[in-house]
Amino acid sequence: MADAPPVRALRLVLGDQLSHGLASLRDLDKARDVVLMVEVNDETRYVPHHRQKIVFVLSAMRHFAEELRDAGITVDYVRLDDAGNSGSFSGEVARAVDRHGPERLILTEPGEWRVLEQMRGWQPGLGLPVEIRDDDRFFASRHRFGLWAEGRKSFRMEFFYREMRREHAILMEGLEPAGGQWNFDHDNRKALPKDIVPPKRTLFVPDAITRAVIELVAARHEGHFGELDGFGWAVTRADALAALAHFLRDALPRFGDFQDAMKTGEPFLFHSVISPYLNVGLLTAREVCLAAEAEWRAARAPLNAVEGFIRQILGWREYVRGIYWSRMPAYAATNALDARRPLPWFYWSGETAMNCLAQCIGDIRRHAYGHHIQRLMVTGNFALLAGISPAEIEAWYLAVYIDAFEWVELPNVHGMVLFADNGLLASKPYAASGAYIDRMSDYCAGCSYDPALKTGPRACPFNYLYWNFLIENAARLERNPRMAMPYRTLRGFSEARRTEIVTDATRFLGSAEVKAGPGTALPSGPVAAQLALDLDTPR
Ligand code: FAD
Ligand code: DLZ
Ligand code: SF4
Repeated sequence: MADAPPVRALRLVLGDQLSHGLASLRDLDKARDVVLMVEVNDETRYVPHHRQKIVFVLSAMRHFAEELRDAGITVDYVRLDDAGNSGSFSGEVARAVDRHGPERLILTEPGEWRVLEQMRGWQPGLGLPVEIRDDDRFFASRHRFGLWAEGRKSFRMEFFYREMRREHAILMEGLEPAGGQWNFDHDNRKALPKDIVPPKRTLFVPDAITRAVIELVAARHEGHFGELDGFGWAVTRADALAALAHFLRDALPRFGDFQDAMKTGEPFLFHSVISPYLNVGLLTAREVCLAAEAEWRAARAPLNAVEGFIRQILGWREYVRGIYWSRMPAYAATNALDARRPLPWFYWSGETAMNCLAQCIGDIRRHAYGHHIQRLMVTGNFALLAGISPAEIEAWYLAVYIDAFEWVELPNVHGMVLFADNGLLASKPYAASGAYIDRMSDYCAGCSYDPALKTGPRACPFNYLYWNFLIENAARLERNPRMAMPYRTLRGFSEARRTEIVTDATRFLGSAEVKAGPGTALPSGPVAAQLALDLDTPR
């Protein structure tokens, strides 16, 4: 038998690069190239990921490898428990280079800064040419965002979004936006009436591959956050397309109206629940936006819903990626509000008398999911008002959601939630009192605190924490024109009222409920060890 020809190119595909059209899979020579995919401890453990997130990524990787093999492509796939697995991307690439002796290594730029840093060391380390290709699965390349951002003092998403609409001819009528407006948010943001029942989410029954990964993760990641029971995520492109079709048919028409609503036991409401599929590459942003636009053109969904949905993807998703890549690594290090409080243990355990937080955290434990307003106005709002350290709360956001990858998590948390970037991303902090949560949810009815009370032990903590936040940050925020109104109200408060606010906030923030110390907080076991490890590591 003739010897196999020497390997021409080794092509690495990462766990969030599961797209058949990926840049590093183009021009692949089936006869001579090898695709490398590796499950590594570094990636499954850099934060204590929700266990459904690990199952999702590894199972989707294994299914993708099968699809490549079915297409006649040679795949070298390293499993987490394979003997000799070094546990890191660098170690596994080096071992694969030894196995195959390729002429060159072809990569697609990764989603995260820390991985790009590793890749940059491979060419000198391995002594072979390494080609890093642009990830063109986004509407705007890093270069394109840079052109837009150049020379700007303020990076408002809305202006970037309009350029993207024009450039990609999405929801346009000639040179004008469809319906004569760029943004229909004034028609959105309604609370959910009692008689409107959200559609049931499509669940995908785990196949043999997924079941094997569930067993692996249950055995190896026992101490990680989150439940494994009821895993029902799509792990193939075919199933992700089915989830998208379900959203377009059953939820999109009401997406806009109830985008900001929250309801006990209903985390998904009219949301698409496709972010994990977009983020690992099972769906592309372009096909999702075009499919939503087609629903409006066919008069199956109203414009306020379709525009609102497309804005999240063509606008926010592209924009936060641009901010991330144009500002890292310095972006992660700022702490404009000097927030230093350790993360309260209830973020992991859900054990808090604040029902809104307990419900949102319970949803995350069960589903690895929370929608935008739960993330921003409940878990995020509390972190902002309580002055939680950016690194600690960011590690939490990166761990608990199935869709969490740093390029999208970090700007949302660091910029939008915490204002830690001093307003680069958001023009003002999204701080709110209990009244907002009461208006947009049914959580307060089941809470032992009262959103109508402003002070005292039964008052909703968000109420006095909100004013306490304004008092503590007056020197930093008072001159922000968008904060003029609340500061005007604060100036009208008597000295006694201000003292009461500060006293209530100090008592609450010092209470056992909020502390992250021994006795109330840190558990023993792998999560604690992991947290200590990760949070002490400079990011
Ligand atoms: P839908 O509400 O149906 O929205 C449609 C799509 O728009 C989403 O799938 C997502 O791809 C995109 N999108 C919506 N809002 C944003 C946004 N602010 N930034 C980027 N894309 C957006 N999204 C992630 O994908 N990963 C994260 O780690 C993440 N962390 C977040 C942290 C905080 C504090 C906040 C406020 C938001 C975060 N988001 C993140 C954005 C958003 O909350 C999720 O994308 C959304 O909740 C996912 O659910 P969905 O697919 O049902 O979204
Ligand atoms: C999130 C994740 C996990 C949990 N495990 C792996 C893995 O074992 N192998 C892999 O290639 N990718 C994994 N990922 C996704 C990576 O963390 C992601 O590709 C990088 O963060 C770059 O964005
Ligand atoms: Fe949350 Fe306050 Fe409402 Fe309780 S009363 S659910 S703490 S907003």
